[in-house]
Amino acid sequence: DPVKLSKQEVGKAAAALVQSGSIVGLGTGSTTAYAIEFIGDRLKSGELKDIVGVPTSFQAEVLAKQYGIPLTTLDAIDHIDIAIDGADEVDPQKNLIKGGGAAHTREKVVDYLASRFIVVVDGGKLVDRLGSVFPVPVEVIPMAVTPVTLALKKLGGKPELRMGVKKAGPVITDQGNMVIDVKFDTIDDPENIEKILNNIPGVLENGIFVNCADVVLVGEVKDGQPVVR
Ligand code: DER
Repeated sequence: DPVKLSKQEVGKAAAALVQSGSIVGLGTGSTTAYAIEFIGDRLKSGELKDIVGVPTSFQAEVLAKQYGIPLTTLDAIDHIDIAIDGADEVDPQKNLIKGGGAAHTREKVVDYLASRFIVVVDGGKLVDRLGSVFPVPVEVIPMAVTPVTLALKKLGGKPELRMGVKKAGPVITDQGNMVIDVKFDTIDDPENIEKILNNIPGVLENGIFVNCADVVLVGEVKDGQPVVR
């Protein structure tokens, strides 16, 4: 499967950037899962030493424990050297839409704190303009879902409450909130819409990440071979 191959390759490339002694932000999603696995492999081989991870979700926490990456919290550290995380869309200015895994609230805290934020995506995530394919995930406190839905419609969005797949009813985030995915026809000014969304009473965090990504690693398959650029 070329997409899986691309994700594995780009996860490995990101894991190779982690230096011994680092504090590492551990992202969420299937691509970052490979990076976490390969960081674990490097620790096991002894090639990488003395790192601690800050997870961005229960998923990252479970994977870090599975692959032997020691964990810490934001109360115990004063900086993050490198964060590795995925994205649902990347535009030419390295602005992102994240939140496909409903983890964007903790991801945004960790990814913005990191001195170096490495985004790992397969080629299918690249877009000319944010919002072309993926709706913007918005984490909302449950009591405000209806007024926030109304406010998003007034902004010209098409909001939809995210329902669970292996869970009946709405998705519940790691913070105990719900997620509304809102599709906009065009997002011409991501920086501005990001501020507007977070200013709606009841909204905790949205999945637009501007001026945050330092490096975007793109995994693709060319002539059957995985390449990373
Ligand atoms: O939830 C997130 O922001 C994740 O990073 C996600 O959007 C990317 O997940 P994927 O690597 O499984 O596509």
